[in-house]
Amino acid sequence: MSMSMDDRFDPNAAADETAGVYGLPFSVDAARVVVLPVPFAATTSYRRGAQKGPAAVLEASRQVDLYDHEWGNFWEAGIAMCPPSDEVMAWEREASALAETVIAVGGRIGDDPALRAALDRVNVLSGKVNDFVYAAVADALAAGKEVALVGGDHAVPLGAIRAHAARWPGVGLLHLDAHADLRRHYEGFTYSHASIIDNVLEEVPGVSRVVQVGIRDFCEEERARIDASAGRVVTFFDADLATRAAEGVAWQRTVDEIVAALPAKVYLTFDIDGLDPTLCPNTGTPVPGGLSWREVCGLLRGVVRSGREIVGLDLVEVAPGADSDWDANVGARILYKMIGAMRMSKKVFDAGGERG
Ligand SMILES: [Mn+2]
Repeated sequence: MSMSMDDRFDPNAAADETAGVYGLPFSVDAARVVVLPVPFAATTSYRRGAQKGPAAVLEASRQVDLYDHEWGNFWEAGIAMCPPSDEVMAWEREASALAETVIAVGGRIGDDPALRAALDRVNVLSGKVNDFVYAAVADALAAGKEVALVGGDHAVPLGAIRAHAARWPGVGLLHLDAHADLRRHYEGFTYSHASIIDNVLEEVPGVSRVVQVGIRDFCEEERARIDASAGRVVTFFDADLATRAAEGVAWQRTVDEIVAALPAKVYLTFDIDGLDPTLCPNTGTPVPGGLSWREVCGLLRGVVRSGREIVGLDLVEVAPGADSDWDANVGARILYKMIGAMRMSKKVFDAGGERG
């Protein structure tokens, strides 16, 4: 157990509302795992709310039991959430107001100078978010930490993916999502939530492969992009996963095939809408079908079992309901399992472990 931990901390007790993420007493400096909140969701095209994800996940996290049935007390290495950046929150306010006018016309801005200016400014602000995230993640990695980013929409992890790919060239993305996210500059936004994987393919050569799981909402152009990627994008479509399950193929066998497509180092990017929407009813662009809780846990277990190393991760598109904390509850729990898988995959359980 970390020397920096509060001697009075009782992992079996209820967390108080001033405690840190998961009710833990670690400072960011003392924690091995840094949770980076990025409350930015300017390009959300259908239903807003993901900018509230980090605060909602933080609050819900205090209800999560620390002891994990599969992975024990992995939290002892230290998990702490950074305070949200005032700059990012200011960029979110400015960009989302401007983006709204562009989204209202579906990105068809024509030769309207006000809309052109709005679009240009959103693209500038999105670039600032990318630079901010890249710098924050690169600093944390250089300090020997592991990073779990919480969005925000699916535009925000680009800087995190870039930082991980710079440190581990050849890294693979495990991409859980309802959407392929391969749209080229969706609605004119260079860094749209619907374009994250397209931007990774174009801008991050250090990512050797993207393995997509749960995909069930995509346009023909995106399908063609996958087919033309020469294996850089490998997609396990939700409909095909459903067929296999209906034919009696065990999920564990499917997991082994998914995992086999990944290189040795893995970055996990999880859009919560990859789950069955009963688990994330308020997310920005929900789609029927999707992964069950047990399937996701089995997939994480399969990555760990394979000996692959999860080097970093993000969870995006968690949007709290107006009068329900269900989405945030699920989000906090899946984030905890993802962090557990990352810790477990590194086989380092103690704060004084071999990389410390
Ligand atoms: Mn997505």
